[in-house]
Amino acid sequence: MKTDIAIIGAGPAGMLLAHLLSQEGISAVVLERRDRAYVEARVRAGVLEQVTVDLLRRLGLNARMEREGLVHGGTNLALDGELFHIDLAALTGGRHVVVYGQQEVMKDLFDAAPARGVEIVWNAEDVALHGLDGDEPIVTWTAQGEAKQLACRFVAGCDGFHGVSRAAIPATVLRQFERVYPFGWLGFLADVPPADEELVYANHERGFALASMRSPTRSRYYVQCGLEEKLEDWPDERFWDELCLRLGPQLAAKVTRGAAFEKSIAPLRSFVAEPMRWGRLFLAGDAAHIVPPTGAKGMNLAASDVTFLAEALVEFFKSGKAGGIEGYSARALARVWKAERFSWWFTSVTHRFPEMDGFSRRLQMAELDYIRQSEAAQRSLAENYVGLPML
Ligand code: FAS
Ligand code: PHB
Repeated sequence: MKTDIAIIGAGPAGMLLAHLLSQEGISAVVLERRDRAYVEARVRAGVLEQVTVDLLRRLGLNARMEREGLVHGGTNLALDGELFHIDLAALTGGRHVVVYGQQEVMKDLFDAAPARGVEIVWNAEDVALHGLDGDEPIVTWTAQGEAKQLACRFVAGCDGFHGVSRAAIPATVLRQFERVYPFGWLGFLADVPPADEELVYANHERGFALASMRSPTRSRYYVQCGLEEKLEDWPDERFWDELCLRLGPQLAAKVTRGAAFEKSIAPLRSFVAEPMRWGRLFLAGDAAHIVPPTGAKGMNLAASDVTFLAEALVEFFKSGKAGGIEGYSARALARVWKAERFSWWFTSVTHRFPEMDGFSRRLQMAELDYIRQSEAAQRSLAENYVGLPML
């Protein structure tokens, strides 16, 4: 087999890139370790920045999102149960976010693939990258025990944090930066109406909670939990009781309880790998960076990475110029680090850290009080939350 671009991973980064290249007539093959059902079943992200909404519109994959996505011009913070609203649209000249789950984005990307000639190899095991420092890399894998190989011009490593692409960059070249948080998020999905029309990020003495949603009839909630905690420690009733305590009485009165049909615990980390390009390999999405989900940046960064990468590849294949390719890593990292900063900051002001003493707690409360009272502080939060411009 031979193609222009071998894309490793059929998550948001890999599939958005595959559609962008297909739109420009650049051949690509997506190699995915699992099957479609696995990728679609992962609940994950919930909020699309304008960049991602614009990308889906550019790809003509926005019809269902326009129908079913929830447009949010604001969000809410709560400090020990006292809510205050951040008017995202007023503070950013009319920009907003769209609540539309990652699962739905993946369905739209997969459904449109066959008609657009986007080729996906499912259940590609033991993917390995060869000759990345040469002119014609080779990707190998096995399919039901049979050895396969793909010659290509470039490889896009879109295989997430636990993939193989990042490890293909020599240790003498790769630089990695990390913060691991001393807590995780317990996520809960239930077919009950959301407590509020918009999201609520709650800082409470007992810990962080987030009230989100997937539709007017499906709620997505999170509570901060210890890293040692297990799902069996959290029967539904305990989750609802804890969530209501952390949201405070005003919002708790609007919470509708029901059985969870999905529950998961995710650890939180901030992580960046540099450079995002080595030889013929480009990294995009979680393969290169991880953010704590507090800022709702993970999937959106994958979208901005592949927007930059597709621009660079189209320039190369259409004009032979390599400026975009040479500049990809620096351009992507400039945006990644701003999102890392915001996600780290937003996590630090909303979560309860085990080692937090009275001084740190009062600093947190003062920062949230400052945001409540200052338009400048709210504008800074708002422009980061809706997504910074693509530079
Ligand atoms: P992904 O990890 O989504 O996709 C990588 C793909 O590569 C997968 O399909 C995987 O099977 C495949 N792969 C891996 N290794 C391979 C190999 N060796 N060969 C072939 N294929 C391979 N972001 C938010 O914005 N909001 C959230 O609330 C949020 N919640 C999250 C909860 C959890 C538990 C996790 C883990 C992440 C969450 N994220 C959230 C972040 C998430 O949405 C990611 O940012 C997003 O999926 C990134 O997309 P990709 O870079 O495509 O990586
Ligand atoms: C979600 O709905 O899953 C979600 C929303 C906003 C976040 C994180 C997760 O910051």
